[in-house]
Amino acid sequence: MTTHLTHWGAFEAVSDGRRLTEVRPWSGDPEPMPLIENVASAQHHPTRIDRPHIRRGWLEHGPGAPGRGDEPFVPVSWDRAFELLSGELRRVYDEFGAESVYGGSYGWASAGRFHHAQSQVHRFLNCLGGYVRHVNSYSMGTSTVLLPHILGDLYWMLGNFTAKSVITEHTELIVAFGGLSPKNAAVTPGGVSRHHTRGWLAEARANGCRVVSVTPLRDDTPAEAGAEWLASRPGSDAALMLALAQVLDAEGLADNDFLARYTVGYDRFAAYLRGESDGVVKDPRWAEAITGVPADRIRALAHEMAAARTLVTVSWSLQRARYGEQPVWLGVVLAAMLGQIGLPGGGFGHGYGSTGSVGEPTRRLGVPRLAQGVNPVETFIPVARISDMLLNPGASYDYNGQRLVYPDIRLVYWCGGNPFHHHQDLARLRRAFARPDTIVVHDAFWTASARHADIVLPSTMTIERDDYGAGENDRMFFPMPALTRPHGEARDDYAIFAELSESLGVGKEFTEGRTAEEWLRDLYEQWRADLSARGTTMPSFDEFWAGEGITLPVAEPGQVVFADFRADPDAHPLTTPTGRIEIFSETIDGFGYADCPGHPVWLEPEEWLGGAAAQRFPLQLIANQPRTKLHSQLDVGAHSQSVKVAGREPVRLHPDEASARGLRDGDVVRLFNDRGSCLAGLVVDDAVRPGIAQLSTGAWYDPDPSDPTFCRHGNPNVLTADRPSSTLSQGSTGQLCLVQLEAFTGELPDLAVSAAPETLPVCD
Ligand code: PGD
Repeated sequence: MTTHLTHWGAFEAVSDGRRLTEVRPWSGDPEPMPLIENVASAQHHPTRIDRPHIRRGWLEHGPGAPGRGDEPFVPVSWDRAFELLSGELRRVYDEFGAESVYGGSYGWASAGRFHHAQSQVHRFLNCLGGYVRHVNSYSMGTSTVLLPHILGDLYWMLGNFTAKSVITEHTELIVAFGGLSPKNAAVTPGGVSRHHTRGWLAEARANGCRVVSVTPLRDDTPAEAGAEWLASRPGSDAALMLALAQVLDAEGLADNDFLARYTVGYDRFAAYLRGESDGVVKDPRWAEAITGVPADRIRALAHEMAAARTLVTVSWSLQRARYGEQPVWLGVVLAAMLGQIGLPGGGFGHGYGSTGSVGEPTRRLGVPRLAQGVNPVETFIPVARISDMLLNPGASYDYNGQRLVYPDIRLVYWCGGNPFHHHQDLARLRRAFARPDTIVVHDAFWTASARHADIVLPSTMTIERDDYGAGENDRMFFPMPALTRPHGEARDDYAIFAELSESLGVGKEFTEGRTAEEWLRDLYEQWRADLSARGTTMPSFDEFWAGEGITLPVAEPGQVVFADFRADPDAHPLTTPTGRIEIFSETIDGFGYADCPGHPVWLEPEEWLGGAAAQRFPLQLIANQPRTKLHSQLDVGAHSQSVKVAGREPVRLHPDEASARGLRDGDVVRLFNDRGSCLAGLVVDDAVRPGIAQLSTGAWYDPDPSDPTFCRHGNPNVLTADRPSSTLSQGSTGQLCLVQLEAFTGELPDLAVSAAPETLPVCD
């Protein structure tokens, strides 16, 4: 048995050299995830890319030829692919410069730190002179921009949020906006060794901790928590939080000493709560009309929060929505009004149910990584502005207090991501992808992004190459020796870039004369030597490679976030402009954005159940993270396929909504709005609130050949809107939009996406 790591857990496997013959969870994992079943079953699936391919029109007519996404591919040899791609890279860099290459290449790629696809592509493009990059993420792009203004750096917090063990011991009440989802906490970039969300919540409950889960989906918090379910309207959390704050303010429950010592701007926010600034008191009755949560329950909850050691935690999904800054900011404000920030088990959390690393003991050490080099190009985009950039070269836009201009992109290089999974309004993205001269994709699979490229290069999966890996803030560092040989002619991204850089005259810069195996050893030994100089001993590379993983030391097993600040805010100020928690931010106010003013507010989104658009599209689509795969990865794998209905992605609907439409479990249905439509397979379930259609992301986009707005498989991003969270953060809003749903009565179309695309005879 050899141990191997994925973003969703470690497993042990036996291989016959070509495929995995046995896979079982890593013995150290108390709550292993069935997602590991996807790996072996996907490895030799017909949708694996077996050799380099070039889109026919591009091959015949050159860069810029129309037909992207509609044409067959021509298989070519690696030599021919390298010749064509290096010629095109040379042309674009020479004629248009590095500012015309988008190498942002967002995406999670796979576990394993040396072969991390983004590190590889960025290093390669930096050797060529740089590229236009992206900033922030689809996961938490809104909070990443907001939080430094009002509380501090999110990435620092993620490694330092109060430990789950401290919550178990001290917390009496967790109010979880967006729930505490074990399926999301099962995943961490780079891997999770020990899953324990259910066990943690069961233990906290046994210790007297109560959970209130504010979410339209009951199973956003596991049964083990014994949570009270407040089934609020999606997108209305800010209103609920304002009403909780209003009760604290009006009924003398706010901790005024804490507010005076540790925060700025409470008065201006309180004037809004009290209706002094706009004539509307944000009381529970006001919030009931918006959220659907009874006013009495809101008032009582505010009292319960003030009487207990309370953790206010907000999931990342809430900020992946229009005006997503507001619930995050209000979570901070509520925790400040309760006066518990910096106390064990109290205060503010963000992402306890969103990723596995939050609340784990803070790890003291990083792991070896390949340097990406220096990118001399300053131009960037907030990651979710990809379509805007490609469609509007030269246009200006605002972001976080800056006025920026979209570059004119000629070549897009994607390695380790699937934009036709992760971006919103896929028909618009298709139009945007039609603009550049050339699109290059490396992937192991014929994802929709590969099918919308011109030059497609097959990469290996992690089980087909030597690597090592550790998840962010995870204590286990695993060797990951290759388990099988590569599928077809697939190559490691490193090997592809090594050869390309050689033919472009920058081979020495990219490889520094090393093979992948030499890099693994040298990076490890350098890391080990650095640690040794600081007094930490690690095994030699050979010992590490022959072993089953090493446990990395943690700095502080029972950390309490912001405890230093609480102890002495002058000696340990926050990194905000004032050093205090900013309930009113002069900086944000100074930007003058109507969609994100100087203190948190309720803003009515364009698409929510209380708005005019709900007359035509009366269901709120929740396009959340899937439970049977990570994003779109290995959608063809056995576990992902096991829940499909007639081959379509499952959509969940409350029994009342199903019967109102004459629908039954197992029916194929059509979801639609003005942007697009998709098929899905109906699952009737009272764990979803009425008024909701819950269709997770991840089904590979399978556009109808005559209508790219129609996905035959069930990708919700044909329905979601390409609108930013706000001008401040320009984050993704993929979580929510309005739709209608009806029975699908036509002949069920075949899925093209479960087979390789049409290919023509080999051309060399
Ligand atoms: P993945 O499916 O993980 O999605 O978007 P992301 O693009 O990260 O894509 C990773 C791709 O990398 C896969 O196609 C995989 O095959 C490929 N890959 C894996 N290993 C390698 C490798 O070694 N080399 C190469 N070349 N390729 C590799 C995720 C994004 O989606 C995220 S993070 C979030 S949080 C968003 N969430 C939502 C949402 O909540 N709602 C909607 N509607 N949309 C979302 N999109 C976002």
